[in-house]
Amino acid sequence: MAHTLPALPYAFDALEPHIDAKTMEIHSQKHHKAYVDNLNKALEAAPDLAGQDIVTLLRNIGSVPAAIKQAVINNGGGHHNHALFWEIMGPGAGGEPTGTLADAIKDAFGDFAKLKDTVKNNGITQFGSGWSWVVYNPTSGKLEAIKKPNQDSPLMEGLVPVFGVDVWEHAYYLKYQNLRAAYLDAWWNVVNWKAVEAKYVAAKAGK
Ligand code: MN3
Repeated sequence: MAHTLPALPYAFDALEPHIDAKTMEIHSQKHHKAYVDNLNKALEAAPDLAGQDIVTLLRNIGSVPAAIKQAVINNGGGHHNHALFWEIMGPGAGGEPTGTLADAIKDAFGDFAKLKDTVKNNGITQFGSGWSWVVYNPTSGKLEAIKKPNQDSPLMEGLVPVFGVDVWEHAYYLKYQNLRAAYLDAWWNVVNWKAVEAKYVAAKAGK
């Protein structure tokens, strides 16, 4: 069973003006597709892993044969990171988190403004390509903000990504050029907090 590129749940121009249509098209149809294709190609060498869903595969990265391990880290991580990224954004989004998610943010960060500062700072200070993440730590039962290089998935270290922002240049360069901080400021306008809350609730439930 090959991994497949998920359909974008909204139009390429749905996140305008914060994320431009051309970036969304290239990012989802070229970059994400390449991760999916290259993951499937790598897994041809390990037929016994072919039936594993992407989350199981990344959580058990230590069981992946050495010859294809880095390819799975890069492309499997790239696949899962982007699938999540599309899901936690949307048109007519933004604002502030509510409900159980707002409570968890208050518990872990103090308030929403501090969470935003931390996520932005992690995004700015990630040298080169990577992601600024908010993850659920099953050990502490709390949310944490981390940054990761390249496409390294938090799943590989037992953390559950709840939401994250892609700071690879391909995510923002057409519209923002070198201004990563401006992209990070604008990005909050497209965060679908209901979708993020669903991720948090599922993570807390061990799913
Ligand atoms: Mn990307």
